[in-house]
Amino acid sequence: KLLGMPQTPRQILRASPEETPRDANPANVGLELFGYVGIEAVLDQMRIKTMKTGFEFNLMVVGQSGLGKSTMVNTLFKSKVSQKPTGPDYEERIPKTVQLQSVTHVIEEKGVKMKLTVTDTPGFGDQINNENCWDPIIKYINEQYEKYLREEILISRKRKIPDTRVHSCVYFVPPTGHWLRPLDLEFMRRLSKIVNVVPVIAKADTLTLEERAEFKKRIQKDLKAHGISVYPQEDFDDNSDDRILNNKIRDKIPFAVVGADKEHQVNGKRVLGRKTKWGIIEVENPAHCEFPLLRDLLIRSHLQDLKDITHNVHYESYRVQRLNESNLLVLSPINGLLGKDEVESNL
Ligand SMILES: Nc1nc2c(ncn2[C@@H]2O[C@H](COP(=O)(O)OP(=O)(O)O)[C@@H](O)[C@H]2O)c(=O)[nH]1
Ligand SMILES: [Mg+2]
Repeated sequence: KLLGMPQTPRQILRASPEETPRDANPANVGLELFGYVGIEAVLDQMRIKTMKTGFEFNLMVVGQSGLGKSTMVNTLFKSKVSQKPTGPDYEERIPKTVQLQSVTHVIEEKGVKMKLTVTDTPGFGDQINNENCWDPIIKYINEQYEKYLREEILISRKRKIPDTRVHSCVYFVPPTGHWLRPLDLEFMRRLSKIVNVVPVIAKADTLTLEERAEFKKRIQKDLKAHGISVYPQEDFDDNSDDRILNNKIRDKIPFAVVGADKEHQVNGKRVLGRKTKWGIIEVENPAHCEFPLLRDLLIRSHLQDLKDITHNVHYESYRVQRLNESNLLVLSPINGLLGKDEVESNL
């Protein structure tokens, strides 16, 4: 008896006998062997496979120092991962981020596991001269493509290549209420060519609702005027349904977010929020800020789309460029991707 045993995909696919249509339809030739199986069974197979293997998602936060990037990383995890209980005067000092740093948590929702990795980056803008402050970040993103390429190109490659590519890069815009600064424009222009950029208005609690809406419109205009294509990019809408949904999202981007890593008591419930003289700003309350929209876009509604665009567009153009770059590239089953000189010196 299989009772108590975990069901295998095949056992799930085998329908109970009373549901099985027993007619002489030639389309049902497999009936004897498999029971009733419709095309929809493919969906079950995909779902079961995903639930078993889980999936990975890699995020990065970028922006000037002090805009709340590290806090937002904590907010994201705290709003998703059950935490160890924390007292009312529980405090955790966030150290200043001095280097690129990745944190991974496994998040589970309704039996589906997700390995979420967030890469926190040191802020820039501390120097008088911010020239090339994007270099380390662009370098990191490209290094992850390079790593993937080197695995993919091997003659005997892994069945599942570890994926550290950045699927989405959240760019923090300072809440000035004016226009985008040249630095932010230049940074986003460069990033948007190699990664999915999701801009947010940082520390939105420092702006009124009217100021947020006004600033949002200005940023949208500014990005358009400078030809910067942030996520969800219009060029990649697959069909008219996509377009309708994504137009709604584009209208709301950049999300005005507030981050917090402390919990407060509100109406007998513990909520993540910031205490201000006007009361508690609850980060997970859609009436208070747009953090919930950001979270849902990234790790729920558009997760697979972000991964697909990373693979099919951003990684693909890296790959093409890299392989075109030179006929210097020679494949070696042992060494992966080598320059011709390196190969020759190895001979
Ligand atoms: N008002 C406000 N302050 C914030 C917010 N998020 C973070 N902070 C505060 O801003 C300071 C810098 O935050 P941090 O996360 O270290 O910024 P980072 O340098 O971008 O990583 C800390 O004192 C945070 O408590 C926010 O949404 N609103
Ligand atoms: Mg930081």
